[in-house]
Amino acid sequence: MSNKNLYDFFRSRFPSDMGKVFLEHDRGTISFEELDIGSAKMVSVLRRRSVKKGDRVMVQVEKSPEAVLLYLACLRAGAIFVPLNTAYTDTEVDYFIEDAKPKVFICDPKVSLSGKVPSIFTLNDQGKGSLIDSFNVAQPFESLEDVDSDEIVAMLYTSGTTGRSKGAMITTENLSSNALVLHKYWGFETGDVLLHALPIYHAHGLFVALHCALLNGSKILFHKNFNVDDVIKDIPNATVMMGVPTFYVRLLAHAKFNKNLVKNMRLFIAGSAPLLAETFLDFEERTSHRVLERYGMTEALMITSNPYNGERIAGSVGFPLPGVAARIADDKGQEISRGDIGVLEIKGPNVFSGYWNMPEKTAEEFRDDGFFITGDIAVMDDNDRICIVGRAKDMIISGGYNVYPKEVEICIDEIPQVKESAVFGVPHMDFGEGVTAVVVLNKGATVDSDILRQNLAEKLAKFKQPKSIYFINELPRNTMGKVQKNILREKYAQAYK
Ligand code: MCA
Ligand code: AMP
Repeated sequence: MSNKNLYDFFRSRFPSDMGKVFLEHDRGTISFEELDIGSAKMVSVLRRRSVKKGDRVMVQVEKSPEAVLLYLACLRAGAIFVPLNTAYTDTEVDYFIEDAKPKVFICDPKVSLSGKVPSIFTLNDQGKGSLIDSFNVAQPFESLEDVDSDEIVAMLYTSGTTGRSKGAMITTENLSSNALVLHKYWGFETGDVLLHALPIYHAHGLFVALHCALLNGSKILFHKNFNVDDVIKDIPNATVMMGVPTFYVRLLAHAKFNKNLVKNMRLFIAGSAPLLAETFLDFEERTSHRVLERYGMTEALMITSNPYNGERIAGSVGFPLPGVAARIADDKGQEISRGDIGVLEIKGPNVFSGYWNMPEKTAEEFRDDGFFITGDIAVMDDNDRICIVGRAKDMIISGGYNVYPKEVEICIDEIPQVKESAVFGVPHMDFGEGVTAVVVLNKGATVDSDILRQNLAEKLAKFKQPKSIYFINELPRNTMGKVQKNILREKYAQAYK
């Protein structure tokens, strides 16, 4: 990318007719011209609150076109965009504020904060709030900040096995290189229309989906969330859709989802969690489309993909994307033989520059030769095709959201009546994996699971809260004293069947 600003790079690809619609949303449309002017006005709003290059702009808002303008404004201004899942509780948000020290925090008017940020704006999904009040009287600020390719433009929090969330620092080059590769690899073409029903506070909906459309000068059918009936209505107007496996499971469960409905569709893409072979095959049978599964993570954006023209295989995440080096390694980072199972390690322009304020943690996740340890267990064949077969990290993926058991266990164990707990994932028909907890109470203690749930609701985002809680007398442990989660996963395998 030769441009000194990522927004400028996207703008250079906008259609010559800037009046063309970019976002079609529930309250109207936004053209490329309106996007350009609107994001420049949003820069003025941020500048009035003294936001400068490198400042963090933390955003916890529902999906809205205004939130897109805000993201692009941060790119224009060289500010670091820090989106937060709207499901995060105040307790969780307090930690992010403390860690990232944002210059401004933008949230829904109904969010109550314990007041650690210097400046607050509000924005709701109706495009109302103090941010928009300022926006409405702002003049566009046209000039773009110079941002080098290795400078950070976004920071996305990912949870960790220790229970503490880490801010993944994403650079201009990470985003531009990945967007260019995906745009080409997935064969984006003139006239493509993207159906966008993903949240825009994670890499999938924010970077992968938005950037492909921006680079292609494509229209986006911008859905607030994944409502299966709304998506079914809009599918005939789209050519490309990106989603987590739960989207495809829910589409298949809908009576109106059939071959005729998807006759204009060119491509269905899935990722963020494993797409079950069963879903892949049912989808093909119902629609004649083979869902294109790809694999990525916040720290490295998109890493592998099934081919657009070649064979898309159920249970495989395809090949390393152009420019990405991948190896399957042992626990010392030594490459092992093809066909053997090990940890996937990767290197490339897509790989992030580290965790915010955590140099030691960053160093732990990289090998001396610069390869990043993904923590995913995989196997690669002689043709470089990769299958993800497990996770070295203790992590659950529920509906495309990662849940780290440690974080949930810490919250459960804080409850006075609780002696200890173990949290694990078991198959869930809708969410892929269901967060499940077993709890051991202190001798003689009693506690209702509703009380336990209430307590967790104050501390943990809804998607992290266990869907089932079981009380048991003791945790299964091996001779080293380690909790045997495999035994628990087996025992409760039928919990959601
Ligand atoms: C909502 N709930 C969930 C989830 N979402 N529980 C567990 N897991 C979830 N993912 C809660 C709701 O609060 C609700 O609770 C109950 O579960 C059912 O809600 P429902 O209406 O079914 O949920 P929904 O609003 O339809 O959401 C499900 C969803 C959504 C559409 C699958 O979670 C979603 O959009 N997921 C996408 C996640 C994503 O974008 N991941 C990308 C991360 P109650 O009924 O009790 O109130 S980026 C990434 O992973 C990398 C980079 C990559 O490779 O892409
Ligand atoms: P996140 O931290 O939210 O970015 O999630 C990244 C993790 O999601 C990866 O490390 C994988 O464990 C998982 N993941 C993403 N895409 C896939 C996929 N197609 N198949 C299996 N796991 C996936």
